[in-house]
Amino acid sequence: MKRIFLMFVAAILTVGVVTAQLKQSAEAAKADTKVLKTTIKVPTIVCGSCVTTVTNALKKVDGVKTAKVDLKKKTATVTYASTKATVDKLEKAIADAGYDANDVKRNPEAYEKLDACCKTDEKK
Ligand SMILES: [Cu+2]
Repeated sequence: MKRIFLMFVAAILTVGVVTAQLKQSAEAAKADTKVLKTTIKVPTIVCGSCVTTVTNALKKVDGVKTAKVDLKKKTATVTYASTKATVDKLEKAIADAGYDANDVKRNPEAYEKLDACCKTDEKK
């Protein structure tokens, strides 16, 4: 009987220690998450519709907090969680929406699907 009691106590202690460790590592992961900010060049945007398309594409990326596209400056300023998103992912999201992003060229298929007013090639 005493033995069962001791095993019971040991089990409770083990659960307690494991829980504390899990809590610690969760807090450590949280502390490592930083909100980063980056500005990406989007030289091929030409109108409000482009701004909406790029903004929505960025907001769909996991970890993105805010996305603000400036039509005049032709930039997209993004804040994102360092543990989830990367600049590469953000650039790719913009390229997949049909627009150049920094040195990443747009996805040609996505570009073809854009509204006529957003296609920069014809306006050169
Ligand atoms: Cu447009």
